[in-house]
Amino acid sequence: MKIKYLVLIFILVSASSLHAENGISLSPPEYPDGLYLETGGGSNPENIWLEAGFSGSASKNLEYRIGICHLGVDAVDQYFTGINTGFRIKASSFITPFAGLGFYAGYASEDDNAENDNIDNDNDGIIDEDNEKKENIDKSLLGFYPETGLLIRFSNNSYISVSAKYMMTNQDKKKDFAVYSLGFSVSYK
Ligand SMILES: [Ca+2]
Ligand SMILES: [Ca+2]
Repeated sequence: MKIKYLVLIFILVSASSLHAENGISLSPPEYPDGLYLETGGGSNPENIWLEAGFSGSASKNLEYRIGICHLGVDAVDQYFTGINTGFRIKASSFITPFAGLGFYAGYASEDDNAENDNIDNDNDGIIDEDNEKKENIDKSLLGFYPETGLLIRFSNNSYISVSAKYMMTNQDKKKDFAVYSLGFSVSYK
């Protein structure tokens, strides 16, 4: 996994040098406010991260983010939907390292059998039909994480991020995990 990211960074750095050689001019380094997609995962325990959200600038070197995030965690055998929010401190060069902190709050739901509760749970006009189900919020996950990575700005209105988070959760300590992500951000202007 780490090697893949190193190769990716190498390709992006090379591409960005080519841009410079070809005389494509970028305005002074500034990371635009915009929308982002971030996808990632990790092992030990295995996890999958898929997020879409908004990022803005609190100042030139401080970015805040908020998104809807789906997070699958193998250790608890659950797939959570929730809100991820955080901030990142960064420099303003075309390629810059960043460090940040974030917070995740999500929940997982399960369908329980509802054939015998005398309620039309799915509003289809029939009470307690065969296979009637009701949604049961089964578990919540709260997490806090430090994060570090690289931002690579390759045009005036878009950039890529590669990052690593270490998620500490309200579950058993053994269920804390690292998430390695690739993100893409584009200005909404
Ligand atoms: Ca029904
Ligand atoms: Ca029912």
